[in-house]
Amino acid sequence: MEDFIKKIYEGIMEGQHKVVAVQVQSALDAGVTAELILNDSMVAAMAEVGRLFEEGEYFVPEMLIAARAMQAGMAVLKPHLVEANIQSRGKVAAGTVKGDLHDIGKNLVCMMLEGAAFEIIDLGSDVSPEKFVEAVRSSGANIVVMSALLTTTMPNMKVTIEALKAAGLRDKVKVMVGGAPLTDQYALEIGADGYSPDASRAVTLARSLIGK
Ligand code: B1M
Repeated sequence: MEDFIKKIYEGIMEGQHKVVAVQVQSALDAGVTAELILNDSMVAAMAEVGRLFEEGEYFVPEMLIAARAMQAGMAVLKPHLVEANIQSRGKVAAGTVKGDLHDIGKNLVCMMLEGAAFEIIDLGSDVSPEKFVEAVRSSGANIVVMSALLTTTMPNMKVTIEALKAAGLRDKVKVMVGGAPLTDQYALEIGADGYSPDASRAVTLARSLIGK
């Protein structure tokens, strides 16, 4: 088992997306759980990529190819994180806020929510407040999920909440926020309904917010 975890970890660090996809499949075939693969090798590797970037050993191109390798592994993992044939628990409009291109954490949150039978409208990254508003209006979503990885884009969460208010939609949705620079306190300050530090706790939060 440790061998698979190590190979996936190294594959992400070196940006080898094909190796990562193959190793994730092999690990699953060998009975390693999807959660272990995700947390012990994939998420751990991305944290190390971030550390190396901070220390000036990795640059944006290395971060990009590591991210591509992570996405390749996530594509193989996804069906294993998603339960089948469960009645929808609620409709979620999710996106990374305006100005922010980091979508791996948001994708993970979407996957886990989908796995817990929420219907997902994935708006992608760099999502403007207007686009969130339009998605809620047209889809009837009852939950909005916003992700931000940059301290400079976090304020766009508040701008989006204000836009929902101005459109008369704030009372119709629960707003959940997350992303590495966020805190419970920040979520409270901007008027969100809840904050979750990771993807699995986003599921618990979504369930509690809509009372299911
Ligand atoms: Co950038 N980047 N990046 N980056 N990047 C960070 C975030 C950074 C911390 C790196 C560092 O300096 N150590 C730093 C931000 C500093 C800051 O603001 N405090 C940074 C920077 C500076 C930048 C650029 C400005 C670099 C530049 O151009 N000079 C630039 C900005 C571009 C932009 O967005 N406008 C940039 C670009 C990029 C890439 C495009 C190269 C790439 C992103 C590719 C992609 O996402 N498709 C990238 C990457 C890969 C990273 C790091 C290395 C990894 C992020 C990641 O995917 N982590 C990151 C360093 C780090 O985080 N340690 C870094 C794995 C992912 C699973 O974790 O996203 O935290 P995370 O999600 C977690 C939780 O946060 C939570 O659940 C997830 C897992 O359980 N969560 C939620 C996330 N969203 C949630 C929403 C919820 C709930 C939970 O809703 C309810």
